Amino acid sequence: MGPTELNLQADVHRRLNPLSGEWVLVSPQRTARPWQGQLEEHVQPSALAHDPSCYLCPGNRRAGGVVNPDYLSTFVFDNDFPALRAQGTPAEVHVHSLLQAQGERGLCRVLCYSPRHDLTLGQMPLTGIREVIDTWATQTVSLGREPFVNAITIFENRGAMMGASNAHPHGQIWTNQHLPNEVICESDRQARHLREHGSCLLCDYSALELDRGERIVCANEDFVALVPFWAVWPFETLVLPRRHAGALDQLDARGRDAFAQVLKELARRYDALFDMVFPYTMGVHQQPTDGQGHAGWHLHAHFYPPLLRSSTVRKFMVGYEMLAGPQRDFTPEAAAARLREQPC
Ligand code: H2U
Ligand code: ZN
Repeated sequence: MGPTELNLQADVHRRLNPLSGEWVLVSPQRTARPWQGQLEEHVQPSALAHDPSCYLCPGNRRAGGVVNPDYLSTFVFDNDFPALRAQGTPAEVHVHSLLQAQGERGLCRVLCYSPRHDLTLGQMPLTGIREVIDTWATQTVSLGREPFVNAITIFENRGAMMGASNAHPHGQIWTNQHLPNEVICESDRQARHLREHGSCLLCDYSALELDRGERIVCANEDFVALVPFWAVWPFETLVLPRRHAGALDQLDARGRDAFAQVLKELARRYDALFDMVFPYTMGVHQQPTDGQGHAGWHLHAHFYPPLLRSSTVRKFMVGYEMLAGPQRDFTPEAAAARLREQPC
């Protein structure tokens, strides 16, 4: 019997993530299985514009004792409980080739998106989201100038399900001396694509997806949000500029406005999907600040939301995922269609 065409909506198959080099197993037939496992609690959003007990609200005292200023826009401060320190020990320890350790230096900052305790990214005005993007960009430039800062990771944990410690809209910025795992992997893969094809991996990918349309969630002239062909999390998305940019500071005013508009629309679609403040980890990936050029690097944001079929049933990355590789049930195309159906 000769080979038959693979039906990506019905047949079990695997898809390659060109950014990580990992394969994801897709099992479209599996969505019908019953669930008698853990149900997540539905956390109500805060109704308070200013919460006297919140350590991120303007004028309040933080856990470390410092009082926040009466900030009116975004507010950045050094994390009172940092995972990395500027004055690390640069020494390497090679006790044995199987027992290797390296000193690591870095900085950890917290970024409050708004003085308003009760807003989420989707509810913030576009001007407010633009201020967040501008702050990400200025932090990237100033932190990137430090000789011991070679990578900058901007991220947000939203919702208790994803480990957020507080409902106040906020994210974090961590820097590293040594490139972290995800950045090494994406650097290598993007550099390889540039070498082999003479073009940028994500420029090529976004053009391809815009042409096909089936995985697009929303787009404007400068930015696009899509469910990647290789998505692992049920409603995972990738947000990227349509024209090449390696880092946030390479976006002009128009590009930043376009980014804000797509972020807002995507956040509103997420919140509408299960009628809740949709939990996720999101992060901005940009070229390392180690002065190495990185021509193949294309700025992008990943959204990794854990929810699977309702506001209370999440996907667990356990079993096969921990021991073999990522797996998903319904297809990325079905996820994109669900997100496109939502009001925004
Ligand atoms: P998460 O909600 O993603 O955990 O981020 C909150 C961060 O804020 C967390 O890293 C820091 C925590 O260390 N933090 C302070 O720096 N000061 C405080 O008063 C409380 C929380
Ligand atoms: Zn607050």
